[in-house]
Amino acid sequence: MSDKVALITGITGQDGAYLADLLLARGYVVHGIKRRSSSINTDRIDYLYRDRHEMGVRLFLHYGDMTDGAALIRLLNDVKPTEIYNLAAQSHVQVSFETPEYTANTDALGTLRLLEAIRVLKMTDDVRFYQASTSELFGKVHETPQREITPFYPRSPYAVAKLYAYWITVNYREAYGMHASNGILFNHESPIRGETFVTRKITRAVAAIEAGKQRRLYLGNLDAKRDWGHARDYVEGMWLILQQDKPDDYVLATGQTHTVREFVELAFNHIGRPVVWRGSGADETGCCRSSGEVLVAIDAAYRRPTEVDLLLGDPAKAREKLGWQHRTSFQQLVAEMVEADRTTLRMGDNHAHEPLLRAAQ
Ligand code: NDP
Ligand code: GDR
Repeated sequence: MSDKVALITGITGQDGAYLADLLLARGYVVHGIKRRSSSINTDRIDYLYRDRHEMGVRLFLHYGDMTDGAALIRLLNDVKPTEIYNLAAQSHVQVSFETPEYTANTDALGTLRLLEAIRVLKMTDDVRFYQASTSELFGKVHETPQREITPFYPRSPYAVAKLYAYWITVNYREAYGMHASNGILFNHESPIRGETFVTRKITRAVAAIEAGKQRRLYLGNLDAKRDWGHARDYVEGMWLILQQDKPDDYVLATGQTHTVREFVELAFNHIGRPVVWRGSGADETGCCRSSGEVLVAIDAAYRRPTEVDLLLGDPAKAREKLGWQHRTSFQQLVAEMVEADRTTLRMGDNHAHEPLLRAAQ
């Protein structure tokens, strides 16, 4: 067995699946924490998973939860990882306004529990720790592009919880000499992005509208700007961060920003149904295709009490120190996501995720 043993919290999520794929390909033994749910929720990694009774298995899943500190201690003691990637989170910004306490418990205290488990087990010198920090920390814009030294100004319960997680990671690094690092990642998407994030919501709707299965797409703020990259590129950056001799904090971004509106336009263009916008700014009522049928409309329910208007990252440090840069363009990302949702509609939800993860590599 390999001496490189990774533990991924949040392995059933988008990034967890891409990261597990990458680490297995690089010879790691990979352990992942999954939550108990009323129905199976491992579909993103099922193709990687083999029965543990078979020979040569290198992926192991364990039940656990970031809100259960004792279980985390027990698991770390059993698994003895050399690298921990803390990806588990209630990761939806809008949902965090509805569930602020749970979000803080999972995203902020969950990170503390994991770091404490490392300390209690006296593993601080033996393990490298990656914290999934976020561009949401920058929130209200102080400067653009945003870099590692840009002041934080979180704008949601999610971002405030992630602020705690960021600083507790820095604190454990400084207090206990741990190899603990933050990746401050800007938005990254893929065909296996959660269905309620705006990019996937758009690409699924475009495919469904094309197939005549959905009439209209309802969205919130079309003017928000995001620095969107591909998850496959970003998990490579996570891995590189933990391969450095010294722990540190890095921004991973593309250095380009686009509005939600532009994402919508590109996605509809991809299926040959260009959108024509009606109205402007806050009075926007929707857009229509040339026949006049409204395909996109605004629903105020999708607006947030406090919004992050503009995210644009400066990945210079990651480029210089890690040799990392994004590979997938915005146009390629949108095309890949629309194509994948078209395929899913044709084949049903049950086709394996492997082709989605591996597409366009
Ligand atoms: P997802 O929402 O796709 O995945 C989140 C993962 O966390 C899932 O595996 C989920 O399990 C798990 N999880 C949620 N709550 C708990 C809990 N209480 N205990 C244990 N596991 C839990 O997120 P992404 O893959 O997109 O993101 C990964 C991480 O990176 C997150 O921390 C996110 O906040 C952060 N991030 C993401 C960015 C992005 O653009 N994608 C950008 C910057 C940071 P289940 O499948 O059971 O729900
Ligand atoms: P974000 O992603 O909040 O940036 O957090 P999301 O895709 O949810 O929103 C991006 C922007 O689109 C606007 N928007 C809508 N968003 C959603 N979800 N649904 C809509 O209908 C809609 N209409 C407009 C939003 O207001 C926002 O401005 C993601 C998550 O992955 C976090 O975990 C991560 O930390 C950050 O990216 C970086």
